[in-house]
Amino acid sequence: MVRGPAGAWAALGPLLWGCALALALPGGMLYPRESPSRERKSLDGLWSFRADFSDNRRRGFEEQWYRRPLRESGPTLDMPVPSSFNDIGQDWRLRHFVGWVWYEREVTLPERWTQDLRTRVVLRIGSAHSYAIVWVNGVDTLEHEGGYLPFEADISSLVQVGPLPVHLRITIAINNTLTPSTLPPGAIRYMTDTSKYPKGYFVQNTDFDFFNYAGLQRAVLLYTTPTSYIDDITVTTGVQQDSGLVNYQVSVKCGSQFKLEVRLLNAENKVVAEGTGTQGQLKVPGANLWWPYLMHERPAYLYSLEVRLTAPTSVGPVSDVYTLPVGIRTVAVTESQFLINGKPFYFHGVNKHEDADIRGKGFDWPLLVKDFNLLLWLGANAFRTSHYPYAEEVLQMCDRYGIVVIDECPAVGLVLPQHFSNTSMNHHMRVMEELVRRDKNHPAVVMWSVANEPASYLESAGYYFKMVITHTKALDPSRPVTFVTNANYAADKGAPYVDVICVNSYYSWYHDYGHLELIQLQLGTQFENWYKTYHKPIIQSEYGAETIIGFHQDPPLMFSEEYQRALLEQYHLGLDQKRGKYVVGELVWNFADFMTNQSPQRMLGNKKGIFTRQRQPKTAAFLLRERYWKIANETSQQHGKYVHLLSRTEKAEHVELRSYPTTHRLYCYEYPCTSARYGIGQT
Ligand code: BDP
Repeated sequence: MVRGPAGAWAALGPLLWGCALALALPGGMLYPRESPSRERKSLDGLWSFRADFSDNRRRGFEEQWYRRPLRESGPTLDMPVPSSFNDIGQDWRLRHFVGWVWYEREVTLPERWTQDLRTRVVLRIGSAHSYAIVWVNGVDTLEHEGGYLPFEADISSLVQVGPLPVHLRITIAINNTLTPSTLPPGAIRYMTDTSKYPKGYFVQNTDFDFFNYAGLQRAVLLYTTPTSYIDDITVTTGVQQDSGLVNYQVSVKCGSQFKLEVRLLNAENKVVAEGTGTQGQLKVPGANLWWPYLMHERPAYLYSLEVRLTAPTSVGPVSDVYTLPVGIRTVAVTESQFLINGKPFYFHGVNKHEDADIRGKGFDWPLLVKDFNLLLWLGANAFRTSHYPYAEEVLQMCDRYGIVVIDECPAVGLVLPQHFSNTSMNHHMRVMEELVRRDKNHPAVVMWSVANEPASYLESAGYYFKMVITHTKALDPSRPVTFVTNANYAADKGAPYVDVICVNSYYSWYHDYGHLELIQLQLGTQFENWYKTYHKPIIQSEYGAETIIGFHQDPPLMFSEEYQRALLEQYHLGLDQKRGKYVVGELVWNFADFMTNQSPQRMLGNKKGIFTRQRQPKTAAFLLRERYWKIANETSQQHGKYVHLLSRTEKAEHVELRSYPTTHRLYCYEYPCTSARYGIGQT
């Protein structure tokens, strides 16, 4: 159970979360990891591709393109996977394409996979935005709705067909059309004025502020398990005095006879606790807790939970091994605090997007590592996955680096009454089930966000959010749940159900343009109104200003770097008045510039990044860096020992660091010297 050291917590009256997870989905969605019993074959690389430009977008189905190699039904393009398809080519029609696109890849399987009947072969698609149908050798195998979560199918019966080498042809048709009941929602609008538009002309309208990139944007792979296998693992953790508690629940797919052994290994690979059976509790005396970045001298400590299943089968005994990284930590919320491991946690971070030049929303390791280096440099300890679940590898990095995550589902742009229908609600709940199933074991994930800026003032939104939030809490009682609001505090019908108020505001940007002097007053009023109404901790979940790098204007004018800096400074003054009272976080909008639909309000996308889309810092990035390291220094468990890297020499034999309030000169052992390496107590 997630129960903290009773004393101090009980006095604060925290809401604490238990450990039982009740998932409505039939199977698990463990990240495909290699192990002695499991192999992986990546299908990333070049796929054949065709967009169906036919008027009704259905030629592919009418001509059954999945029945034979795609090249035989017409010309194909080379399409990299993972990537969005939109920005890869030179054809503007593809960039804006709405409808079905077709991907195909041929694979030869290792002989053992096709001959050994104790092997189960699974095709797993990291995400396909937004609706996907999958055929294997022309056989309809799998369908999935929803663009940002994985799905998979056991294809053993299709590949274990005889003695010959097996070539697989995998065809995936993906449709990026959004409807009022998809997440995010959207609508196709047919333009019927024939004096202005050709016959059948349509556009896709959406109410969210990022480009609707689509395609196979995450890893596609094949992996194996034995036929008797570990299907899912659910871990929740707690702390009892100085012991860590790891509650585990394992679901297996096998006959009734099996043995299940569980071992917890520390970072040095030493076994620290053992158990047997499908559920239990492991006790780790003197446990190293999982702490957020900059909150502790050893942040992000991960154990490994090794689960071993042994089962007799008709073709002899099989065993399956799966190793899950585990961070021991607790999360709780009081009326005015967000607690991690019983200590007040202040979110000082960013909102992100999965977005970059050329690849769009395609997963990319260099980009991911660069982004993490920037987060560490910035002294950011948290981000929100605005406005959809990110790739699993992103969350793994957060676990490893101690970056705390507010994990958001793709419910963005719910602004019309029809977006709160029963059909939408059922789909929304299903998406939450898939999201919790995928991300429940990440220590970095400390809160679920079920939506961004919905029209939560609508009457129907009250019932809708009550249901979605109650469902999410039933799925995962171990974490708080929120949604991000920009509604008026007195009108918001969903806020009664959240654990933390996450509020977005754009003072001096979308309101009272240019009047920076009003920010502190308006922000103060915002906080006070929300707090006096709900007595819940508050996160300023968005604030920011559009800024074109290289535009300078002093005194500051909108769109200049000086204006972004000044706006942020005014927000910070307002935040500082409530920080430590009931405001528990600030997440700037946005980490980096990102692509949006074209409109007169957007110049090559949204430019509220503190970094450009190419990840170069604007002036505001330096301001935030000063601030985040300062806050870390004030709020960490290592109070006064954090240092802030001010400059470094070319050869980096020594670096200039400031530990608040004094400046020190330090030496580093390694190049490059990063703030991260120097973050802790080396003054
Ligand atoms: C907020 C939205 C975000 C937008 C941002 C903006 O949550 O998606 O990109 O405004 O306008 O309201 O920059």
